[in-house]
Amino acid sequence: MSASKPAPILVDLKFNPDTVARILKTAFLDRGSINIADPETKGRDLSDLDYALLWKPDADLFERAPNLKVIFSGGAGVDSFMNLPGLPDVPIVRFVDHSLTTRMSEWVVMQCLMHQRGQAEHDRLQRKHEWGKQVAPEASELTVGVMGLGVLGQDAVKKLTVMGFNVIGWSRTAKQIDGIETFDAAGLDAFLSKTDILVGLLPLTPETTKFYNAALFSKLRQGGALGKPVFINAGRGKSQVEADIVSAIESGVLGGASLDVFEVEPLPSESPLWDLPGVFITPHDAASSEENALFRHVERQIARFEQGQPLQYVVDRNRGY
Ligand code: NDP
Ligand code: OXD
Repeated sequence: MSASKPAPILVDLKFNPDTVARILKTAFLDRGSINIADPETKGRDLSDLDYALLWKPDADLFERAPNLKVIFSGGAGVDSFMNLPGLPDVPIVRFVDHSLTTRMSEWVVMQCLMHQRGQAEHDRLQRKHEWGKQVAPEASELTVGVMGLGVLGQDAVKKLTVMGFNVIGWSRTAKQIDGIETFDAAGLDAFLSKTDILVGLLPLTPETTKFYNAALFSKLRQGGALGKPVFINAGRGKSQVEADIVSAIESGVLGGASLDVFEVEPLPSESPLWDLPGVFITPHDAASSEENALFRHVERQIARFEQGQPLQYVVDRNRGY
């Protein structure tokens, strides 16, 4: 007697729909998939499905699929569905991937170097066809403070250190990382007072919502080798107060910023951030998930689950990340 085919995997990924549809054709071949973006799935009963792969899913997704056994996030963060009604009490698996981590560190190192080397001023002069030499401080004259020492923060710390920056790190619980000074939650003010370039790689949770605000910016070191501190964020936009970033730059509390994430995405065209001197904007693509790698990761985790091995990269529901 042949075993029955396992239930297809439910996919609701608000990525590029054509790319998702194309790459799904060669993924999950043993069980198939139900892509919520496919009009043919409209009205289908989803109560027989065991696994869902999600990024910004429909608000009624968990009500339509109430019997899931494991939820996979389409990214490293899980905030896009943690507050949806009916979220079942089952394991939630984040996407942890070497390529994603590497691309995030490239973005972080690039942004730190752009501020260190005065790239905004070079761009301004180039547009005016002006030849204006600058002498930048050396990386070792600057302290980069990385907030969040998880998968992404720890890799960024390593690569910033290779570039010669003096690096310090902050996380909820204490960490020991060779060659860098670390601070736990209680050491926040001491950490900020040493930081010239603040790098945000925190997940969005109730504790980190509106966390990067005027009070926090005012505690960063003034008068370091860049003169004024700089704020860089690739964690989540709802962790930052954009009105406070704008006023901190206008009043000289901050010398500049690099932002990949925003309170509202896409960043509205009327946001003052677009035109503020010293601000670099990227459209939440510091480390986008690559679909082939994502689908392989989900296949590996399902195989582990079905063989009775522990799932990897499981979210702690109490911490929210
Ligand atoms: P991890 O879960 O591996 O690490 C999270 C880190 O943040 C941990 O060090 C954790 O501390 C710390 N942290 C969480 N809450 C707090 C808090 N309240 N106070 C202090 N520290 C805290 O996550 P990743 O490194 O994999 O990813 C981080 C985030 O980056 C994602 O959640 C996502 O939002 C964002 N991201 C953005 C991308 C982009 O393209 N812009 C791409 C991928 C991810 P502790 O170690 O003590 O638990
Ligand atoms: C993620 C992201 O969380 O791309 O992976 O933001």
